[in-house]
Amino acid sequence: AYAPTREDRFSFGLWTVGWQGVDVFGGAVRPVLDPAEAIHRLSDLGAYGITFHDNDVFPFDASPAEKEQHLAPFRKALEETGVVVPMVTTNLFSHPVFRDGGFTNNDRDVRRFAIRKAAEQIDLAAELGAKIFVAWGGREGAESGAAKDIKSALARYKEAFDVLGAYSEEQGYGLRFAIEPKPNEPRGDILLPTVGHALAFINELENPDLVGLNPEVGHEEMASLNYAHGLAQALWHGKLFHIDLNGQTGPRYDQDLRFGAGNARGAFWTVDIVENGGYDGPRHFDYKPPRTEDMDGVWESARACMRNYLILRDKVRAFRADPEVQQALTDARVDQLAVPSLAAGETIADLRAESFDPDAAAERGMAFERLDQLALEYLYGVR
Ligand code: GLT
Ligand code: MN
Ligand code: MN
Ligand code: MN
Repeated sequence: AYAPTREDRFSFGLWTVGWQGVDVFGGAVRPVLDPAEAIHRLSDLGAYGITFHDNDVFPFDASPAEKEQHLAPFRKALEETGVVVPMVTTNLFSHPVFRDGGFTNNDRDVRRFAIRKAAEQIDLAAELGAKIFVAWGGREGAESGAAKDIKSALARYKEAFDVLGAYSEEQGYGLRFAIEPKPNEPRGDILLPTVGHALAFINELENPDLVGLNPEVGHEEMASLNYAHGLAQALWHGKLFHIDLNGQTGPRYDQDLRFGAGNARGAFWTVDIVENGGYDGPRHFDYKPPRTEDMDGVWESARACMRNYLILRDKVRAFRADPEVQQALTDARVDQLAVPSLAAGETIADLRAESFDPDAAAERGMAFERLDQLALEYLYGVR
């Protein structure tokens, strides 16, 4: 039980299982992971997809020929395993040239280089059949005040998406872009810090239809926000293009725990909205196997991401199918919320003409505790 299949559409970033454990306080604890081996191992574990940054596969300064040398075994592993590349992204944060970001760097020459670097990776994304191009702008931000003119930075951010979107369309790639919000780390304050900020930003773009969101569990929870609610709002706007699943324990540094660890209750509602809210993209894991682990621990944690998702999917299905839960939903009047407050043709005059007794209505309890307890009992494994 809980063994993933390709139909579950689980995908992993190459940088997740490939993370060597380098952090601000210490160096690598694990060897370099060969991308082709990562593909084979993840395929054997039941994943269907792999995602990557340009420089997860070839070095920053690779010549076109060197780039091909690194891509050849990667492509071969894809062919051998049938693993697909549903999403691709670009690294605009590691090289020192990006110390002040890429698309919003104060230096114009760096911005021009960043757009060019992204365009090259867009070409590769299309070539590999990816449908989504993720944009995590971790270095787009500031630590201080006057150094960053936020309005100009947003104008330049928009310009980058406009130019890259137009390029992708001209080439006929059919790619869609997914912005990944994060409130801070590595920058003190990152631009587009939450789902809500990114949704508002997208409305200002030349072609808003091309751009949506890639929300990450930990990033929303770092801002003390409810991830499942963020997904629901993105879905409501038609903007949930991709997801980064992982675990986080409250507002602290970005933990990137395996999915299902950290906020387990949040994970339950995350699976509920992903399964039942109309999202049909990959179930993508973006986590970091803790630095305590050797390579066996890495594969154990990758397996656990998928296993935890499937365990929670079972629990969510059982919860939704339970007649007692259905009664509790009715008692909580969840169905009423789907009914428009005014019927067709009604106006404020109709409301004025109505007699309503607020004191009587105020006596009604909402019966939410019973409903939530049923959910918790599924989560705790006693139902
Ligand atoms: C980086 C970041 C992730 C992003 C990746 C995509 S890179 O590891 O921490 O949240 O999704 O650029
Ligand atoms: Mn194999
Ligand atoms: Mn993260
Ligand atoms: Mn992420």
